Amino acid sequence: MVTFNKPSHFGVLTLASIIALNKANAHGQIKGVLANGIYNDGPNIYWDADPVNEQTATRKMYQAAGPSYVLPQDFSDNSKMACEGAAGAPKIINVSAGSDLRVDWVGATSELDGKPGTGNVPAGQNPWVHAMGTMASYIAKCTNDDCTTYDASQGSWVKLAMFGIDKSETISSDLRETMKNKPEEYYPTPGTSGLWGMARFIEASSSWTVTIPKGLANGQYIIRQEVGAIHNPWNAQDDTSGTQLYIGCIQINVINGGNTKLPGGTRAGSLYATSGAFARYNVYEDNGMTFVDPGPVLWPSSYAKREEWRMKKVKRCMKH
Ligand SMILES: *[C@@H]1O[C@H](CO)[C@@H](O)[C@H](O)[C@H]1NC(C)=O
Ligand SMILES: [Cu+2]
Repeated sequence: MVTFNKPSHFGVLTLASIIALNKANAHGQIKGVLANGIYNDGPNIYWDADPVNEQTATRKMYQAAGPSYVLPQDFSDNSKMACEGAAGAPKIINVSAGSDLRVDWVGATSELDGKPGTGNVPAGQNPWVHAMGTMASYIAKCTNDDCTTYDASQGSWVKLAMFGIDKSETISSDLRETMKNKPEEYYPTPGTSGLWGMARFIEASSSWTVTIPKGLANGQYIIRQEVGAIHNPWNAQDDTSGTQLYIGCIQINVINGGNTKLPGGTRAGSLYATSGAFARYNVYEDNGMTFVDPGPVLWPSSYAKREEWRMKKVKRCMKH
């Protein structure tokens, strides 16, 4: 999962091998989302004609054989940083203000399939494959109250939650052992505490929850769910190195809301500096010691505190 070279002879590959390559390229995607008791499947990013694509509220990220994540040199790109410029999805799902939106991801490869420490992922469904890095959720209002046609690169993004590293906790010994057999062993090293949001995410069955702020005004918004992987640190000689951002966009209709409007946000291409500490974080040198959550401030701040507290209790129900 460190690098992937697009084949130059795409034309002679069979369909099956193209799918396999694209899967290898994709590293993972949103499987589906749960809100207000209704499950909505994510798109099939490999096959446009799949009927699931007519019913999804999640935009199709990782277009065709394109790159599956955004690297530091593109952190300033408003389009790539907003779901790779993916076009609107056909559906919008209802979420009550103050309630949870659960986002389930699947890995594109099977390295962690059925491995200890990966939660209760159903058999045959791949867990997320990287365990070091951040989990973040942003929200933007869709203009004209229509997310299906909204150009997300124009979004003004407000940060609802970010989970970097929690020094009061550590990775489970099961997941640490599982990660030993991958190219990327888990840091902080044994004996040093520090639980990355991404490790928590894998332990919670590759599922992540964001709470829609109570009192938020009704209407259509996009939730931008970001997975920030740091296993391949930046180095000047390699333009495929650096923090990798996997970004999914989910179109929601907030119902049962109040009068609270979103504050002014940040354009996607201004969230993180292309040569900043996050883009160039080296976990193997720092061992998690000096990591600081990157990006804009959380909103609303009281909500952020509650969110932080809530995230300490890993929860997951495998209803679907
Ligand atoms: C979404 O919520 C609105 C307002 O409560 C309701 O009229 C509509 O039927 C809901 N849509 C779905 C698909 O549940
Ligand atoms: Cu990967």
